[in-house]
Amino acid sequence: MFCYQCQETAKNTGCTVKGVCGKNEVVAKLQDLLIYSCKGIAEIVVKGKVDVTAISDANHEVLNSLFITITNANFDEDAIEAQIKKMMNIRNGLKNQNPAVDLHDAATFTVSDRDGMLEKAASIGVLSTENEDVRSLRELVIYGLKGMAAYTHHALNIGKENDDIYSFIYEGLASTLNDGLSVDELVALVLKTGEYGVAAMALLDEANTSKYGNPEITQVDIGVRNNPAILISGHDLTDLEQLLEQTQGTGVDVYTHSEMLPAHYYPFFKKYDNFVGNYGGSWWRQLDEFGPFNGPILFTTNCIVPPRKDDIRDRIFTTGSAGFPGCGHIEADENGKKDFSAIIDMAKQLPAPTEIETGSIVGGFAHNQVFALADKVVDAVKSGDIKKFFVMAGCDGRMRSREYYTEFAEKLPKDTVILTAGCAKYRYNKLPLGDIGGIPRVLDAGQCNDSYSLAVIALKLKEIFELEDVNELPIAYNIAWYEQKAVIVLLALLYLGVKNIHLGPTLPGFLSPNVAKVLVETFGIAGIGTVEDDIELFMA
Ligand code: FSO
Ligand code: SF4
Repeated sequence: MFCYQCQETAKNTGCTVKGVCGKNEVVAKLQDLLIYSCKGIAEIVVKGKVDVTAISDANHEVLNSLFITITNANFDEDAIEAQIKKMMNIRNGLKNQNPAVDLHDAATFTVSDRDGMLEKAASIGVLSTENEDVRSLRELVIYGLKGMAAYTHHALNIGKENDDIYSFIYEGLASTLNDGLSVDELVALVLKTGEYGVAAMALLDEANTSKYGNPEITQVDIGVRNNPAILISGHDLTDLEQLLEQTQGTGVDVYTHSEMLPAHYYPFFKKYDNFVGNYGGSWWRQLDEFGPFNGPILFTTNCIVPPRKDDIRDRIFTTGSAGFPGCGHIEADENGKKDFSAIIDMAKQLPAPTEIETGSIVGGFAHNQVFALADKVVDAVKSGDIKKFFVMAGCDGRMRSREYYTEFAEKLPKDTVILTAGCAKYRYNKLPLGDIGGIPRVLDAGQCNDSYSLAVIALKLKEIFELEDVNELPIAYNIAWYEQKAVIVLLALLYLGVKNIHLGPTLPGFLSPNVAKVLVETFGIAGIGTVEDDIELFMA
């Protein structure tokens, strides 16, 4: 196997024996083949000039397939094998209806069983692109597409789609098969991926806010009550809605975990009085925190940490693109309805959660809420009460080096405000950082996709302050990344013209030295240093 798609990749060069994430060789190879089958479908769509509005099944399953391969989303060999077969059927159907000459092997290969799949996977993985710069750029596009697919999939679950995004996903996937593209053309494709990343995040923002209302300032309890409960993790709000509906009147409470925390900020979910609060910290702490939670846990997406102990494993369920062998998986029916009764029944048999902390977290500072506070914010900037904003969006992760972000938040001058989104916030969202004239010093916009809100806020401030360039604003970007959704967020920011983004705790292992050089020279991308040096640099 070879995988270097996430920040925790072995030695920052690639996982070759087993994933640091826990992904085994078989899963890694099957995921490679699943991506390859998506590329084959894309080739047929692009070369055959297929109308994407007429192939919704293919569109949706390409999203699902890309999502399945995101770090920590799906570890289930059987589920991935079944998805490969599904994609080959879709591919063959498309090919029969749209015969195109000169198709790539990805569009024509056949395999019939697991052994055949693994044999095929050995020759089509990441390393099959020999030139390291071409490989780096192709993978940068693929990882961006994975993140884009995840966000587009959540929007789809709410009933919102954008055919231009599907067309671009096919274009991007097919381009990674094209040996004729120059490095410059691939760099342009990377930026175009960022452009559609903005479109995907805007689509999801519109889907979420049209259905669930605009996030608003909310205090979220982090303690517990004395009822049996279900913990819901991941990013999918439609799953949360269905779970809340089905738990009404059952005596079972619902708590959010990790990236589901921002659900509390939406007005829609406030009507459920069994929607109690948030339990625990960010994703990588789950093996310690799921024990004392005592009840069942539902993963709607990543990030799953392979559960070691059988008692936890028995309580874990997955749905959507997520999966783990041996854990219950809840499928949607043809109308998208999911039956969570097995989880609710299990919860009723188990004790209430054990309290691991008390207090609350404040969030809900997505674009609409911040616009409502705009006068206050602008005044604070003009008066000098706020000297600088720090966008610290992105992800959290296991590495010790991420303690940098806690220390950075603690040591920032008191006249600065952190704008955050994604699970990166857990490094500092429980610190007593105070407020500036009533404006909290950590403004949480929401999930990683709500980084879109931070960009919208920046563009609005640019307009208010009548600036030419978004980089003239007193905003610095010190972003933590982990998986491929952070890649699309980064590419989206680059597309929007944001320069001098600092990215840590390490620069992506999938950037070849030459590609890294392009990012440094064109966009001023940099890594992180020591907290003191970085704060001095940013405040200068
Ligand atoms: Fe985090 Fe995991 Fe949201 Fe990611 S929980 S790391 S970028 O899945 O998607 O922020
Ligand atoms: Fe390694 Fe990350 Fe790939 Fe897992 S997702 S195999 S940790 S690079």
